[in-house]
Amino acid sequence: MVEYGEGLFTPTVRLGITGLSRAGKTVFITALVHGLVRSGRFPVFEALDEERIVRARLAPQPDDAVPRFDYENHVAALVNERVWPESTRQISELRLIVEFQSRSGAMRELVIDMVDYPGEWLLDLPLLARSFEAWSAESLKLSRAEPRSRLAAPWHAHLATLDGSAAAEETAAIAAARLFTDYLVACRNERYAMSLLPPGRFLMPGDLAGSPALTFAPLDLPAEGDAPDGSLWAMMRRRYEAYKDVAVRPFFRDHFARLDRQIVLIDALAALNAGPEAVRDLEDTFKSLLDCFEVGRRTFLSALLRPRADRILFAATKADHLHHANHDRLEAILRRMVDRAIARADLAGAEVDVIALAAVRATREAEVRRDGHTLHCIVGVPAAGEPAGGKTFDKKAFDGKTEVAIFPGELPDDPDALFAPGATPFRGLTAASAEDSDFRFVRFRPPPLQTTGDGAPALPHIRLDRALQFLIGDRLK
Ligand SMILES: Nc1nc2c(ncn2[C@@H]2O[C@H](COP(=O)(O)OP(=O)(O)OP(=O)(O)O)[C@@H](O)[C@H]2O)c(=O)[nH]1
Ligand SMILES: [Mg+2]
Repeated sequence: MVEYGEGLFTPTVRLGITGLSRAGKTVFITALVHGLVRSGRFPVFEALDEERIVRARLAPQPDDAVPRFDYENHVAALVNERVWPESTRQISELRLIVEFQSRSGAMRELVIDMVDYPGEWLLDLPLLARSFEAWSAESLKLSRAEPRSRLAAPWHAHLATLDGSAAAEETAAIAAARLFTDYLVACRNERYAMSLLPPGRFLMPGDLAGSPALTFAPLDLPAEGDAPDGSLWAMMRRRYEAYKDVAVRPFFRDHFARLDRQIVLIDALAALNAGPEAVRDLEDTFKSLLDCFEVGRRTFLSALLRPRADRILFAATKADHLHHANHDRLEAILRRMVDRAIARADLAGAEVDVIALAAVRATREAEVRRDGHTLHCIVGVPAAGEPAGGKTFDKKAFDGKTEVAIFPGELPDDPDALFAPGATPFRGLTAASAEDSDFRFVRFRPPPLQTTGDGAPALPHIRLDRALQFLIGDRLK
């Protein structure tokens, strides 16, 4: 006789790895799978620490129509070539099966499904609740504030020549979409590091490149009235709605709404690096995103997209760019950034935590004495071609081979110091001042595998195990 529930049903966790572009999603998935498959060093991950994980293996994914996450190539890049994976252009999926022994001694399996996607697409979630008119007004307002307005000048100049009520003209729509896209691309540049840049497929079109659903742009519209038949306004509005139907709704319905657990990766350091406008922009982006997560209340979005996740972890990524003495401060800054979101998620009974981590730790730490002071430095190999600049190095660019010690600056003790109106920019990590500062945000090469104790060589990390324990530890008891 088969006992009901035994062997008939394998528990599955759909793990959402959420984040804006360049936040570190692909690296996180690769490092997590690599660590599990090879029993990496995860002391805080109980099931592994207690030696109850028999093995973890990759398995065919559930959806035949979605490409497979290219795990093997990403690992080869990271470990053999020691380069970071490229920006993700398409959605992909990976299934991992963990065979483990429960605390009661029974053999069990846990299936973990993960989805990787271009981070830009996340920016589209708030569009679902916006009309074309509301989105136009909002985009224009944003684009008129600094530092965006400078970057928006060519698009604004073209916009001023457009009359929404005049007859629709394809060439005008094409030009507007192109100039608007150029503006979004310029805002994303790491010098400005703006985050709030929908529509996401303008930056990363996937298979929709060149289609009419991507050929629209905001218009400067009257507050009242409606679009005349056959007008540019009517055409732009129709395409905006088509974009939501074709690109946005299916993505969130098929992949986002079904998650059990979420890790939200946030590159707070890139924003800190670019200055207070970028920090506020990042905060606004998460406010606008998490407005759509109204798990407690029922909105019209909720039937379609209500994330069911019962655990949400907000993670500041790339913590290896700071000395560990600053990790708690980074965590505090992130907590401050997402506090509104945390309050909402708590309401819905989800368990929430905040963490600073590095899925792959590219640096180690060292104390350097200079002018009678001890500086907490990080040591790593800057990627080839990274500009060296500044006073410290006497060459123009790094060669990708030489190890250097860098003082990464100190984050402020009080996170509010970074958010208050008129707050002084955070100088420690300001890329713009590369010429007169000792530090600029250097991109390090991925590290070599590390061998410690009797384990297999593993990728070093910071708190990846703590993240794993929070996300799936309870399912492996
Ligand atoms: N030092 C360090 N750098 C990291 C880490 N994770 C990501 N990075 C850096 O951040 C870049 C982006 O990481 P990805 O994992 O490709 O980011 P993503 O979220 O998948 O980005 P998209 O695919 O563009 O949405 C990498 O190329 C690395 O330079 C980390 O743990 N440590
Ligand atoms: Mg990616």
